Amino acid sequence: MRRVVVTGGAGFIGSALVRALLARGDRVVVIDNLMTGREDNLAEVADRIEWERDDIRDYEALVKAFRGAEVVFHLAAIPSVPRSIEEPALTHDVNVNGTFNVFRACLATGVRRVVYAASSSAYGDTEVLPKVETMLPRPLSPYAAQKLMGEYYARVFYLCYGLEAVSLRYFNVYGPRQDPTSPYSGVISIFLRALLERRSPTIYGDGEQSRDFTYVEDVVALTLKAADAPNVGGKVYNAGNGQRYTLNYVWGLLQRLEGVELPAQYAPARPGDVRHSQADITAAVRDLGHSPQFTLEEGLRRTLEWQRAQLRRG
Ligand code: UD2
Repeated sequence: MRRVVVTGGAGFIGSALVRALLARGDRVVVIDNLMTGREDNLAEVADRIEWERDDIRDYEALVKAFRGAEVVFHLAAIPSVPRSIEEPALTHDVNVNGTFNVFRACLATGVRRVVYAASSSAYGDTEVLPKVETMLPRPLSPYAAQKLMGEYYARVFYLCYGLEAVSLRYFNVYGPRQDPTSPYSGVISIFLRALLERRSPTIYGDGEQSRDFTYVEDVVALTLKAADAPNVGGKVYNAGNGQRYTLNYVWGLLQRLEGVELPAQYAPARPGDVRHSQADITAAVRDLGHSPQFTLEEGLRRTLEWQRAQLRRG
């Protein structure tokens, strides 16, 4: 049985990854300080995991937890562009220093591979779509710069120390367990909650900005593949669906799915916001065997049903 570690394993994406790892028979250690993760996300599997309530800013704790692990999936972070603008020092400490600690601890304990959850925000407003890994990154927010720094460290740890660190640039991941109650949450979770409560959502800007919304199970499947693919040390891959949809389109589709009419309210665009985002997934398909399965409509239906069930439970 192989021992793997998931930092941020109580988070929305991390907990989905933990369930997938357990399903294939791995022994899973979860590291999460519950700053943005939730214990509830792991309730179903709590008795099958090893749980360390550690903070990735604590290097010694990481070294202890990583001993004997073959792979580390590093998903712990404080996400959110607006939060990083409001709290640059805290988010830097976690996203940059914490990530540095994770790589350092991998090296100290002989971990074979680390898969790092990078972000599509690294691209910023590059003019060409879809966005290809060879483009020069142009971060627009502290969050984007912080996640990009993690990629650079992943590369450097591979080049200088031989740690097989691979970065996956996650593109606007959505799905069940994404927390709809925080102002920093992903837009789809916020839209779905508004829809079910029959409220109009707020769209920042004109709503014509677009995103490559990627269903969580597709990202999890790719993350698993990245742990085993050969010759990917130091490399960066887009982890997206390959499509893009505007916020106006998504809100329109959701209203149709529920058969309601709730015109959105518009507010000024957020600082640091990227205009358009869409992944070129050629490299991930070629090197990692990426094969997204979920259309936006299917992913939205599943997430909507999960949120509906959550609301019923109260
Ligand atoms: C960025 C990254 C994404 C991931 C995420 C983590 C890009 C393109 N994507 O997502 O890959 O790393 O950060 O946080 O950089 N919005 C509304 N109303 C709301 C909430 C959001 O209109 O109530 C807008 C927001 O201004 C933006 C879009 O929805 O234009 C998506 O926002 P988000 O916070 O869901 O994700 P984003 O794109 O910042």
